[in-house]
Amino acid sequence: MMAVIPSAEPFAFEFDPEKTALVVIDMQRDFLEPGGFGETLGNDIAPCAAIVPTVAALIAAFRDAGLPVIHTRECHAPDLSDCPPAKRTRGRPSLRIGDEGPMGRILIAGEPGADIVPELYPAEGEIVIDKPGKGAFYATSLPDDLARLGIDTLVFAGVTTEVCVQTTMREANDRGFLCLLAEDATASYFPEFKAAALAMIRAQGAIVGWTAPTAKIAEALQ
Ligand code: C5J
Repeated sequence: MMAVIPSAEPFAFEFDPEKTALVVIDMQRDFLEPGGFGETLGNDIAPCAAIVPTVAALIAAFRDAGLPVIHTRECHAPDLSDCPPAKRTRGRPSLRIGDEGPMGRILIAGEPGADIVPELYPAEGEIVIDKPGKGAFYATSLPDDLARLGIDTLVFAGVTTEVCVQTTMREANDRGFLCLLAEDATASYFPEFKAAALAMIRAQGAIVGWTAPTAKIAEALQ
């Protein structure tokens, strides 16, 4: 049976819950916790840390409805074979990917900082995608996982709105998925970038996708 979120922007979002999955992007300790990599780069982590309870509520709504929850982590192999030099050397950070950071090696699979915050930890059996890029479709099993699950609609949450969330949404949109962003379950270190990303996603008649608050998404899943 189809469900609808009448107040979604830019217009009502109609979808089939049976073919819908939640993708929670990069809610990792190094991006969200005090003393982590994000903070050492000089970012204010407060806007990103503040969404944790809302993301938890969205995850709970999907679990209660028996729908798939997929988690992603931006991280690399310990030998950095999947981290192009163009990514590792970008900018002038005091710490680079693979260096020893406040929570283990920065953005390396298996290190404490690369893992998901305890409040949002994946449940047994939930898919966890380790991705070397910003988008979750690049060089991962996500396309095959979604095909196997018969998914045609994706709801997105996580950080950061204008980087990994928007990149993944655009990848999904180009692959034919209906895309909805939970607007209060995503955040950026730069609130003005979040606002701009939301606006550009829903511009021109949902050119990338729709947005709606978590409470409305949860209501539609009941
Ligand atoms: C994510 C980043 N997850 N901003 N990474 O958005 O580099």
